Amino acid sequence: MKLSHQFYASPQLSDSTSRTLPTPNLAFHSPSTECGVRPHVKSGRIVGGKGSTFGAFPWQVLVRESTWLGLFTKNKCGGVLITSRYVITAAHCQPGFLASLVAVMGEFDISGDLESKRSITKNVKRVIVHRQYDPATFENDLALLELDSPVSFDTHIVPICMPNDVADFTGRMATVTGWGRLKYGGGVPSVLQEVQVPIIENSVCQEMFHTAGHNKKILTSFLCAGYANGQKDSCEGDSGGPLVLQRPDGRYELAGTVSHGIKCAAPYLPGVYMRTTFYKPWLRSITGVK
Ligand code: 4AZ
Repeated sequence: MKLSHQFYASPQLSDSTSRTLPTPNLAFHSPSTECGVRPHVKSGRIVGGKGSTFGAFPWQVLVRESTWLGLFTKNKCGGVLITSRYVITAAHCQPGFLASLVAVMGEFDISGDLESKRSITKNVKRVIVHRQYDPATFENDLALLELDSPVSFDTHIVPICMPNDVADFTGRMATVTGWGRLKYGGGVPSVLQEVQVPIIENSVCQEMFHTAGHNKKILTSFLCAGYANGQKDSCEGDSGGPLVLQRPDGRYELAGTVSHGIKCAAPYLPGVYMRTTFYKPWLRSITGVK
């Protein structure tokens, strides 16, 4: 996650971003199946480009890689909880030789157990990498992690909502979260970071990459988000994590998952995400998520 304290004038977006909807008044009856709600956020306030607060992104998952039967574990990627059994991550986050993945739900500060509620760690029983994943182009950079047992939802552990099949978020502000690097080649934070980025039309994104001197092809399955002057972006370690927007009813839905980019927050090189609407049939065929 690249953060900046700089202010960006984006007239066509500033109005919609300065407004927030109230968190829906859904009393949190213990194990709930309600998606996209934030019981820990009292009013749906906007806090861009900074450390988040405990429980503010309850669908965020920390994907860790374990080797030598758990003797060595490292933080590898982000992920998104979509059902009690499944987490979306990036295909390029699949475990290395003789390694396995672990999913941590309800995490906030990775430096220690300082939180008011504990995180839940589950072993990943199965990694389902998209069959058409192409590591050369990052096409279909998606994987589903099947947890070895279902996670119990709680106020700090809530699945994200799926967008409508035909949803188009172009021009809207979205929030990306993760424990990835604070700048390209830089260090990592201890608390979950959040940053707001506008969703860019694919043709505009294609043009931006050309302007920056890159021949990269922006596929229809990709979604770009960021600024022409860079400064705010996802970065290494955020991969697989969520890019979300608030619905009119106050709940949050998934627009994309962090995939790749060239450097981080560099001018004319917005972050590239896997477009959730494009992958809904695939996600549903495996997990049953609507
Ligand atoms: C990465 O290396 C990565 N700026 C993820 C996202 C972005 C760049 C790199 C987007 O995982």
